[in-house]
Amino acid sequence: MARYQNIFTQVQLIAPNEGGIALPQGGEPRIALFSRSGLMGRLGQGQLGPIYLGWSGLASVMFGFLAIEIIGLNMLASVGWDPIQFVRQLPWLALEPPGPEYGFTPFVPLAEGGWWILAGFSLTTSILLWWVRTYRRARALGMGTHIAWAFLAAIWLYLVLGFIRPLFMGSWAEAVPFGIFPHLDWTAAFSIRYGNLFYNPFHCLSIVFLYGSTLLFAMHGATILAVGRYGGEREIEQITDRGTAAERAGLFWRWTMGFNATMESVHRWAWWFAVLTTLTGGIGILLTGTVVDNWYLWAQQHQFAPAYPDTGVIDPAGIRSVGE
Ligand code: 07D
Ligand code: 07D
Repeated sequence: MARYQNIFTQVQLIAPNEGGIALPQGGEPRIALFSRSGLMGRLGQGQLGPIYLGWSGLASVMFGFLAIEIIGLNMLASVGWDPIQFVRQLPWLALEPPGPEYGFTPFVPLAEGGWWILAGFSLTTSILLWWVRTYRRARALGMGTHIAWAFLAAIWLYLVLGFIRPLFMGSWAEAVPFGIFPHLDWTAAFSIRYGNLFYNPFHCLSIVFLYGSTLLFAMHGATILAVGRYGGEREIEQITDRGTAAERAGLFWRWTMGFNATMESVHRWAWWFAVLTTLTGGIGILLTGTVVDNWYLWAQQHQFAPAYPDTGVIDPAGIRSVGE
């Protein structure tokens, strides 16, 4: 009996390995490591490889490895080189940036934050080289560079958190530590130190786009799965014809909410929502401590937060006493 086949189908094609399009002359070679995984086939494509390494990929992996080594060995040293304690305490271990006494100078004793600078440098180099890889591979395949620009939006927030804002504040101590819970402690402390991040409008915008991204993702994923029986995932052939998955999908949303995105525009919506999450977020973090020292007081000044009761607490920025 013929069975309807889509992503959830258990039938998997076993075909000769597909190596991809030919490379132009002088192009760097792909590593022809092929294997096949039934489990991966259920999630996506069953064929693994070939993988393209190239100089930017190789250098990125090496710098990434260096960063992990520096972070890991410092954490291991912090538990007296005891591997059992390292594993037990890993979520709480940290490699902290230099203290405020060092300002933003690059020359800090290794044990007092120098290792953090070296690890940060290696991780940043690794991430930027990986960005180069996403850009160059897209170009080599004749694709647009949308993925690279979206990735850059995330890198923007990362750079603001760990480099650009500390530079403006003149202190490495403002940067995020490496560590699982320590970076959450930093996040909570940052919000409190700067008067509650909820009153930072760019934090609000970032949340809007983050929540919006999940909503859009759910709507789009669900819509395409719902028209899978009409071949909805083969979008490009579907755009113009009547009675197609595309028409039904569009109609569904017009019927339920009076408006529909198109098969093309929904991806633009998704791209912009994702990109704007970290773009607005980075702006919000960069403004904190540089332009605005206390978001709650700032909100009071702009008439969208009530005044604190008169506790006598002094505004750390020295602008005015709280409750005035
Ligand atoms: C699912 C794709 C896969 C990626 C994964 C992350 C590492 C880090 C390093 C031990 C969605 C791999 C993790 C390589 C290991 C060491 C030294 C992506 C998916 C699985 N955070 N954060 C996490 C990072 C910041 C915040 C988890 C990185 C800011 C909160 C993980 C960065 C602030 C919560 C992690 C970064 C912040 C987390 C899961 C960089 C404000 C959580 C991440 C480079 C934005 C959650 C215990 C995930 C958690 C969590 C990594 C930055 C807040 C360890 C690499 C400073 C509130 N963050 N984070 O799934 O469970 O992402 O923490 O900027 O609740 Mg974080
Ligand atoms: C971190 C971009 C960099 C990541 C890169 C990836 C690797 C790993 C892995 C090989 C995530 C590099 C990857 C190295 C390789 C493998 C496996 C993106 C990153 C380049 N907040 N908050 C946000 C909410 C509060 C605070 C954003 C909600 C409190 C701070 C987001 C709530 C306090 C910062 C958001 C809430 C606080 C943020 C992050 C609710 C804490 C930021 C967006 C319901 C007590 C960041 C403007 C993102 C920001 C941020 C959500 C509450 C603090 C929308 C829903 C009030 C300090 N918060 N937050 O995509 O941009 O991050 O703020 O309470 O810095 Mg928040």
